[in-house]
Amino acid sequence: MIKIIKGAKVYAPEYLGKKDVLILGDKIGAIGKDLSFPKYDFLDVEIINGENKILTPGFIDSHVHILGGGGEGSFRTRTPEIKLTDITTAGVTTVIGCLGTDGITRNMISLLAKARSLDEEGITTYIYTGSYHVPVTTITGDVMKDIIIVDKIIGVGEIALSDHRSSQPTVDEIKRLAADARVAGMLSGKAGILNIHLGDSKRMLDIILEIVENTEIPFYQILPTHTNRNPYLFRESIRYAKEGGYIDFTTSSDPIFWENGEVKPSKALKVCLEEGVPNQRITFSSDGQGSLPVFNEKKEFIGLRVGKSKTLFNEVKDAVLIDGIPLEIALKVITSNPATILKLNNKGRIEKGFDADLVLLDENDLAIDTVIAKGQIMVFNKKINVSGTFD
Ligand code: FWO
Ligand code: ZN
Repeated sequence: MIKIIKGAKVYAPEYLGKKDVLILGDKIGAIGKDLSFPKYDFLDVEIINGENKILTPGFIDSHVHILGGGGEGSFRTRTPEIKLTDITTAGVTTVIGCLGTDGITRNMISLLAKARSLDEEGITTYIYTGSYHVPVTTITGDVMKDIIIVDKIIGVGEIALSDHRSSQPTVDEIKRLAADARVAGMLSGKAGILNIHLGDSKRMLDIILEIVENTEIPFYQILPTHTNRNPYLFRESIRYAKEGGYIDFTTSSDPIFWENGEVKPSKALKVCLEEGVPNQRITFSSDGQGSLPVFNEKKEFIGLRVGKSKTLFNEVKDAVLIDGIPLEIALKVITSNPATILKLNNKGRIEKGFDADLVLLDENDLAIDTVIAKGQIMVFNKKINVSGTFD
């Protein structure tokens, strides 16, 4: 119930110095020097040693196929659903779940149930309504009702554009989706984000640019993902971000993609910052449990791998240790930036009153040591503390 993390170097994500952090239930109660709590025989106060450790907000993974995904090579290529410890051992304490290519044999009710199961096991979950396909697969039959009525639904996604697997939606269909998500978000105090999956075709961000240039819908309504998947889309996304758009880089990958020019997220972040993209416009997401299918030039399926949640922080770590990005900047792409963009209240920062989602890292190699979600220890000294139901 009550924990005090003593003497860690605290990154909120901005650096606060060596501080103690008091956890009261599922909230951060205080941040300060030499915090203590009076001893009562009816109350156990757990002291966690933060010496030689870095304390960061719990990581937010804004694009995870928690129900599994894939299937692009027929039934045997469906990818497995996620386990709690795939998430917690990656330092992730908040996930946004989504459907992908297959919005038929996987559906929104199952996605909501999976999100609720992970919630019961201790982490915070949200979901996007829909899949690649337009018209959108929903729970209530209506996109706006889904966002307004279902608490965990914060927007629509992942809607596929510029991809041979998309439903080839018209610009007007996407305009309407962005408009509906926006107003439903307003009416329910949510972001109402339209999460767009971008494929490899040369049409890239064309439809999104058409929307932000020719309608009243603002840039911040849309979060395009996989924008690092090839060099030409990456270039275009830098221009888009400098004009005001958000861009999300996918951290799960495969050496074949790097050969085909996919931009490693840690490098993508460095290039963006060097070219003047405001750092608050950039997020990373893992595409965990999503398929990473490879198609040949005739768009025939060759094979696929499965995305992993652990790639999320691995890319942030590389950005710091290899690409020289300051930790307080690199951390933003998986903490305060997604929290702001997705309007996740009380998430993404170490601040009094915020949710007690925290990660302790070794200060030398940034290895994940301890993970706390809603005040509950999920991983302690690198060992799984609270295993999920099916671990
Ligand atoms: C990306 C999810 C892709 C699923 O293009 O979109 O397929 O439904 O599970 N994954 N299709 C992966 C690239 C960004 C590497 C998905 C997948
Ligand atoms: Zn996708």
